[in-house]
Amino acid sequence: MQQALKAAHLKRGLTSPNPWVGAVVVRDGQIVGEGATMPAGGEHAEAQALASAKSGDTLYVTLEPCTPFPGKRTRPCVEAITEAGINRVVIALLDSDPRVRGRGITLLREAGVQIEIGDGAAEAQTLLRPYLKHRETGSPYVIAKFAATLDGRIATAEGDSQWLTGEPARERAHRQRNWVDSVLVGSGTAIADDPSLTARPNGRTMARQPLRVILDGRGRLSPEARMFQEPGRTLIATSYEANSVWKARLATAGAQIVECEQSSRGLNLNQLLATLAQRGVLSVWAEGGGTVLGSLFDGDHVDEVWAFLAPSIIGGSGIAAVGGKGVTRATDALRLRESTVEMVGEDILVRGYTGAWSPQPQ
Ligand code: AOF
Ligand code: ZN
Repeated sequence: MQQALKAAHLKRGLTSPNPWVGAVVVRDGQIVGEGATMPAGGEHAEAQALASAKSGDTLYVTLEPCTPFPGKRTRPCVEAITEAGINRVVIALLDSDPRVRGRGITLLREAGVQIEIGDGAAEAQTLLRPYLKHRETGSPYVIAKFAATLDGRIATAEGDSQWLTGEPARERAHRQRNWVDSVLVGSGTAIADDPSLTARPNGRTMARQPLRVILDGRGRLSPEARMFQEPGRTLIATSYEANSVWKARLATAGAQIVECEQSSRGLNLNQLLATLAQRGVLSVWAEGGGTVLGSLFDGDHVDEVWAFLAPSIIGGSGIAAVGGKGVTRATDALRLRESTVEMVGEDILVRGYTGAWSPQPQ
């Protein structure tokens, strides 16, 4: 199972909207085949593993094998497994997809296959959090990332923010773009920094790029923004009321326009996140600024936090990493669960889950 989990990890985020799954075939106690899910619409992990092994008796797989359902793009794995003569399947996790959940196990049992569930469940669940949330709730998994000083500021009162954290922290954050389905920023950040929002580990631009999502309710982003010259697609979330000439100009620059309801508190994020999920976006890496993160926290949309803290102080009226309404009582402050701390160069990385969503018990 550990080897199957490793194979799955290498495909993390690259198979959306499908889950990244790993599988290993064993014969007489020896590993004779291995596979992982191919990019969306492609072969599943079990099919790959079975094809790479001539025969086997046991299959280890990180997710419940799939069953037939309408609109399915690949051959159901339960068929491939029974046809290959496998008589024992060890499964880490039940599938959260309502079209499959539980049926994979039932069909295999009916075919006389011995089933064991739960080996590697905790690891598989952590690895698949974006997929599990997407299938359980119809909303993508949201990771809030910010780089702030010890006093929680992302910029001075004048808006100067370069460079609070060091190169190793920036590189570490950047690497996340290699596996997430989308990178989200507000129009303020997009205008101030004119970012490319691409995944380019070690300066190499990846073939697969996350979808850029810009929250721009008032229609402020220029069609000349740098991101429109970069590889990858850009989605502008704006209001129904925003200027239609501006919308047309951005569409000409290559942007997809998604219109959402807007109130005094900003764009309707429930609506936007549901739209992203329908388009197969499993994960959102939200990079700020403070207004966007504030709205995401206020709406209980954030599932995981990555806070890079520079050992420095801005003070004064420096801009807060998380704006929005916030809470009034200190006891209501959001406390991260299972939080971890590590040094990244000279900066401190604090990570944890918010508990806004937790995986279904198995
Ligand atoms: C598996 N192994 O490696 C993956 C599974 O449209 P399809 O045919 O690709 O089916 C998609 C569904 O199959 C997906 O929603 C999920 O339930 C399951 N994904 N299942 O047995 C795999 N990626
Ligand atoms: Zn399958």
